[in-house]
Amino acid sequence: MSTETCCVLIKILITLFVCSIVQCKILNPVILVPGDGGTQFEAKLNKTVVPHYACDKKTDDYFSLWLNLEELAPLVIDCFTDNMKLVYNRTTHTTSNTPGVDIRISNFGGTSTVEWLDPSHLSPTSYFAPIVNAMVSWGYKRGVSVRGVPFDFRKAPNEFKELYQKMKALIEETYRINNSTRVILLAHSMGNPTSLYFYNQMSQAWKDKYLEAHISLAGVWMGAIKPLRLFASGDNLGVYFVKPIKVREEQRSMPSTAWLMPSDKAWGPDEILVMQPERNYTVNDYKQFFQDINYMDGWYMRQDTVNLIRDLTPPGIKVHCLHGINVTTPGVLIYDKSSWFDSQPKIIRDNGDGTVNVRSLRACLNWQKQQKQPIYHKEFPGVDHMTLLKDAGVIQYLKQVLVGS
Ligand SMILES: *[C@@H]1O[C@H](CO)[C@@H](O)[C@H](O)[C@H]1NC(C)=O
Ligand SMILES: *[C@@H]1O[C@H](CO)[C@@H](O)[C@H](O)[C@H]1NC(C)=O
Ligand SMILES: *[C@@H]1O[C@H](CO)[C@@H](O)[C@H](O)[C@H]1NC(C)=O
Ligand SMILES: *[C@@H]1O[C@H](CO)[C@@H](O)[C@H](O)[C@H]1NC(C)=O
Ligand SMILES: *[C@@H]1O[C@H](CO)[C@@H](O)[C@H](O)[C@H]1NC(C)=O
Ligand SMILES: CC(=O)N[C@H]1CO[C@H](CO)[C@@H](O)[C@@H]1O
Repeated sequence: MSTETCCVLIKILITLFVCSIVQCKILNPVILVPGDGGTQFEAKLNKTVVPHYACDKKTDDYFSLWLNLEELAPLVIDCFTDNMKLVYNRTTHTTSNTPGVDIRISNFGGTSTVEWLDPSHLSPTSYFAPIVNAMVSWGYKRGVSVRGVPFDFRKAPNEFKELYQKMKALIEETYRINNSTRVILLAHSMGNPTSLYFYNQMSQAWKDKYLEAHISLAGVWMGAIKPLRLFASGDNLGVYFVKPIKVREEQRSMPSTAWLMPSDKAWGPDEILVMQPERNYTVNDYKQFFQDINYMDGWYMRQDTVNLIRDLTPPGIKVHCLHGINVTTPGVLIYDKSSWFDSQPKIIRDNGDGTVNVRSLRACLNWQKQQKQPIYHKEFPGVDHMTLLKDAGVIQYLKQVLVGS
């Protein structure tokens, strides 16, 4: 027997002995993967053109761009939109910031930029904070055994090559600094399909070695109706003083919006998604839709992203799939004005979590027959897309999975 095998055996024996006396469970380290809008951005400006006089052209240092409620006030919101939007290049199929805008995303591996959306910690902007606070009370340490993957949520996996390299390295490092303990990824919303694409690229041997499980909160596995509204008329995402049309240019410019449109694997060719006086649109009419709203970049971005996880290839690891249900969610968007995409739609209700339609949230169940690793599923009635992140029932579930009580 080699000395290494011997050491491992001794370690196991000691662990068995100790654990038979005191209740002990190895805590798997956790890495948080946020969703669309779930990462803080800072910007520094050196621009030659700005939308109007109230906008800064130049700043000496980085300032908080997302999320900073002050940036959304009337007038300055035009500056915000111009700083936040992406510019699509039809030749390279890639996006870049508005010229003269430098965007910085800090603390990769830490949790500060994913716990709160607004660095001033205004209470409505907590993100992973309630979950991380609970985990710390169970023995987790920020930056060591609970870590974060802040990322540029405006983009989609076709532009995440570097992000995925960093994620792989972070997982391996986290495994190592926790004495070779397998890692659990805990993702919200768009963080879930973003993780799925990553799992689909990794070998089974790598996943078996480094990953214990994936916990999905409100996974948008097959798209949602809501992104269609972002493209057509903009959406203030619940910030009442924001005019949707003012943020539309920014929302349209994000490849992630195109990626998260309803999938033709979940919506049939006869289902109307958007109605306007002249035309109805189904999943097969996206090109026409982009022509009619006068935003063809959206069509190219859709082409770039439609196949990334369209087949929903199983992740090949254990999954806990949690989401809200029985919350009114946009099912069909009805525009009744002739200037339709400049107005706000009425909606026909669907079931879901307020943001994502139930058929997309439940798509994780497809894997129950497609992989040998278990898929656990739990629905939280009446809990919406964002409230899920601080719901007592969800935190109780996490405690059960992570520390076993
Ligand atoms: C700002 O941009 C101009 C070009 O538009 C460039 O000449 C200048 O060096 C830049 N300044 C800084 C501080 O980057
Ligand atoms: C798009 O990218 C190509 C190749 O890098 C470049 O030549 C072209 O100028 C870019 N187009 C725009 C509009 O920036
Ligand atoms: C990790 O394991 C080593 C030896 O196996 C031990 O000395 C060390 O205390 C462990 N670290 C922690 C944080 O438990
Ligand atoms: C859109 O669909 C609705 C419901 O089926 C139908 O009543 C309406 O006439 C259609 N509108 C157009 C422009 O085809
Ligand atoms: C959702 O609401 C429907 C109809 O009210 C009800 O039958 C169903 O049990 C509810 N689902 C959950 C998970 O509570
Ligand atoms: C959450 C946590 O601390 N997990 C593990 C990190 O590494 C140590 C050292 O082996 C484990 O004992 C912890 O359970």
